[in-house]
Amino acid sequence: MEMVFRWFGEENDHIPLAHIQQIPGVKGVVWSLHNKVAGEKWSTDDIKELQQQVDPYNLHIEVVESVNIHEDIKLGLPTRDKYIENYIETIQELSKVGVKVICYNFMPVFDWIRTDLFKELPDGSTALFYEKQLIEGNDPSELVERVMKDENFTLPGWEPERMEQLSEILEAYKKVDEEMLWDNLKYFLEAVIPVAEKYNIKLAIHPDDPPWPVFGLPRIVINAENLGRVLELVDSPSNGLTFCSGSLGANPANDLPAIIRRYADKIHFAHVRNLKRFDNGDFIETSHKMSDGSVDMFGIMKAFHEVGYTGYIRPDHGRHIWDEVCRPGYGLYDRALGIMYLWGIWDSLEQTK
Ligand code: DNO
Repeated sequence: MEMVFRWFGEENDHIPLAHIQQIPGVKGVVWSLHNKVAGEKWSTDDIKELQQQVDPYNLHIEVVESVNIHEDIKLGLPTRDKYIENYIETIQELSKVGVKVICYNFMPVFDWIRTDLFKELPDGSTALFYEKQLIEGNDPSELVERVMKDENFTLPGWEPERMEQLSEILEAYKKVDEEMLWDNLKYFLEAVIPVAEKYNIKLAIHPDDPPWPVFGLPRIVINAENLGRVLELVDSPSNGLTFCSGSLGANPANDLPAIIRRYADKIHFAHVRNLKRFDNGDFIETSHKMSDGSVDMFGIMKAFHEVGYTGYIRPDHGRHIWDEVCRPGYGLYDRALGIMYLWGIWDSLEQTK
């Protein structure tokens, strides 16, 4: 496996690349152009600028997370073709700087959702928390209000400027059920996968987080069966998966090691972390250490080891520890600890081969 670390670029990330370079075994940064809105084409100049930032540090930029998909593509609107064309051109641009994997998601409207970004854990650290009751069966207005008022509460897809159009977008989704979302994903993949294949880039869909419908919006990338269905939409080595233990693992019915074994050759990128599930459906993100949460961290790493996984892997969200001031979930310290935990399991497995 190849260890990588998510980094938001010099302007948006407090973590210096010089520090990332010192985390044992990290070979590259997982990046994106965060000033681009979904659907916009990425230009050569912007990409090169990022490349120049990273180049001096002996880290590669082979994994992009994410190139976001315009809502019109997910909604299947006639205007989607122009955004798909931009996506194709972005793939071509990314191939020029050696990008191998593009992680993306197909979640309507919102990316990952949490209800508290700084919930205190018993050890005094804070972490991302999901309160089921606040989301399910509710319309998003309560959360929207919070996003608008509390500048510490920022979720991807919930940018204040987007909130202004929210009711319009939600209205448009009333016509889109799960099957239509599948059709729209197929339409998108049929257009972009042949190009990705030509440029030897793997598209790796990220599971929905949490893996169930929220606010009445359909969510389809949620379990083993549906991951298989994504792969069947277009049969190509470039149509692949991001395995994410934190997303899929929020549903106890998902057997994570079994998913890895089943789709081994189509998993190109892995996000591995722990979380603790509560009986009422709430969950909180804990340290990576297995006994702190509910996820079978050892079983996951063992499955990756058994299938001879050579793809990219990153620790996922961490807690906020040691007074670090950082983007929610994306501090240096706990993610670096997470990496060492993953290496610890991996190296032990190597020894017992
Ligand atoms: C959460 C991340 C997701 C992921 C996107 C991929 O921290 O794993 O936001 O980047 O869903 O498109």
